[in-house]
Amino acid sequence: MSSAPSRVVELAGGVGGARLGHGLQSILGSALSVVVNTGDDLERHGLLVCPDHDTVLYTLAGIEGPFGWGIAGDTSATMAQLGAYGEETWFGLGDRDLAAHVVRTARIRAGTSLTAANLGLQRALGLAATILPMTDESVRTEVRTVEGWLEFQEYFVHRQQEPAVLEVRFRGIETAAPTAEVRLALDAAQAIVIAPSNPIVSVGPILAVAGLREMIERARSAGMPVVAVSGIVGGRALKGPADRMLASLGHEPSALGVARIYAGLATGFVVDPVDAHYTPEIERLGLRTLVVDTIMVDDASRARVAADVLAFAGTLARAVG
Ligand code: FO1
Repeated sequence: MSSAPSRVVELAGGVGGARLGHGLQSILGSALSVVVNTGDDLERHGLLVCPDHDTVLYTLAGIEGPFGWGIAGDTSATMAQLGAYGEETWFGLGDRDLAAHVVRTARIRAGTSLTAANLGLQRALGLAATILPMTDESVRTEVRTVEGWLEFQEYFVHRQQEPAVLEVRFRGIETAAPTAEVRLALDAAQAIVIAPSNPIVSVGPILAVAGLREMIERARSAGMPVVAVSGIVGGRALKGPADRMLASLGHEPSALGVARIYAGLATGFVVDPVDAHYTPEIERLGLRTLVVDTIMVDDASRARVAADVLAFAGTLARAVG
């Protein structure tokens, strides 16, 4: 294989996955497919909202909001009026963001698949890369807390991730299958990148879709590099509750803890210099380790991390090939 893979599939959740995807797209263009988690999806005001897809969509379109989700500069007049009519407004949907949910819901109601409806939004926003929901069937992440089971966004947004997560389940996963588009993308891939997303509730649901993990393991045993990037840096999640969730579920909240989750699936693992001291233990898990700055604060650092990850994947493929 040449120095770096030319067709890549990224497994991604929210903000971390979107930022790395933006960097990967700047290098790979249409040769990048991003398989996104749909477990965070929810219905709000009669509309289907797909937070992880839309976070990647807006980020790859270069229009994401200041917190990583929604659209930059969006307004909230519709939410204000919905509140005036007595509707719940704790899940803030911008006016321009709402247009995506209206279009997607209408097209699905007209018989279009979730994948096709989302591809239409991507084409309209001029994306070079392709974003693929992990399945077209309904999968909804729920977390068990001392107050019982909560739907994901109820926990993540309404309860502000405050309750400790004691268990996680993916409602509907039993009957969910990977889409044909996901299978094709994985078949064509020369490398798989597991984004610095929450390994439990962002990457976890993707790997739980029947047959998906096996497809990756088969490609891996045929020599395809699978590079995971740690989303825990210095014991902290860069964004979201991953560090607390790992701890409350019994994992070590560290880059090593994440490496243990991906050992046996990934062939390479990327950690930030602050976690370089874990390298010997990570290598003992059978993961080749790359130590690079993984903080993505702007377009340049997103592209740099992506380039480092792709070059690393190239060395892993050569090592096997
Ligand atoms: N996160 C929040 O913390 N508060 C919100 O009001 C909120 C609204 C929202 C609307 C659309 C969207 O695509 C994402 C939104 N998010 C919000 C983020 C979302 O909860 C997370 O991005 C993911 O679900 C976690 O990966």
